[in-house]
Amino acid sequence: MSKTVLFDYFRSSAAYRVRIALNLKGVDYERRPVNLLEGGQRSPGYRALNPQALVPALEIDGKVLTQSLAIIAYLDSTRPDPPLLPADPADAAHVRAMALVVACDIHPLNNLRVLKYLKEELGQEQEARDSWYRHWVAEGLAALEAMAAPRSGRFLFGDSPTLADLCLVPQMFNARRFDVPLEACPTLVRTDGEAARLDAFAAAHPDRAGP
Ligand SMILES: N[C@@H](CCC(=O)N[C@@H](CS)C(=O)NCC(=O)O)C(=O)O
Repeated sequence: MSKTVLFDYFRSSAAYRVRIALNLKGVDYERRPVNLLEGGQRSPGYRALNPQALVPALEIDGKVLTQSLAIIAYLDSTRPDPPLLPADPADAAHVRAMALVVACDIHPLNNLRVLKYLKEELGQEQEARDSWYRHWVAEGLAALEAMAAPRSGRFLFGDSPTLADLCLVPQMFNARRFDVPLEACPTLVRTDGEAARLDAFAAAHPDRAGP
């Protein structure tokens, strides 16, 4: 069987989602760091794997996959245990909606290339960039809190981790890095804490994964 290789950056939240998924699914993988601060994602070699010049990319089963949510969906289809979505279609839609709040509506606004563009092309100072970052994260997390609170269990939905938790945990890590206040999000803080106690999440943490 071919080796599974994750093209990764320790602080990338999209790659962090995939590290958690690989750990939960018990997939043995090798990490190949791509240094985003040094522009490794834009090298011709990496672009050949992912023309978007973003991490993660995953070599698995003789294929190269990109986009964290597509990678996680592939892992969930090919390695269904433990499932990352509830069986009921309406519940699955709710879990996907929570994941997409993070992956489509919060994260892309705060990506490295966006912050770099604000700095280098639009001349925005650090304070304005931090304020931009905190604004979009706080607004998105407040919406996620309202969605999650009525139906959460130990995790964002129910008592086992789902795709939504895989997206939440890296976003919370980033929110804390940038001092986003989290008092208004007790459900997110609580479920993030629960996830941190699981080995699959703990081993994927940037401090453990390392640069
Ligand atoms: N939607 C993509 C987002 C990937 C993404 O934005 N990756 C970031 C790190 S979290 C990246 O590679 N940034 C490099 C850059 O902005 O130049 C996914 O979920 O895989």
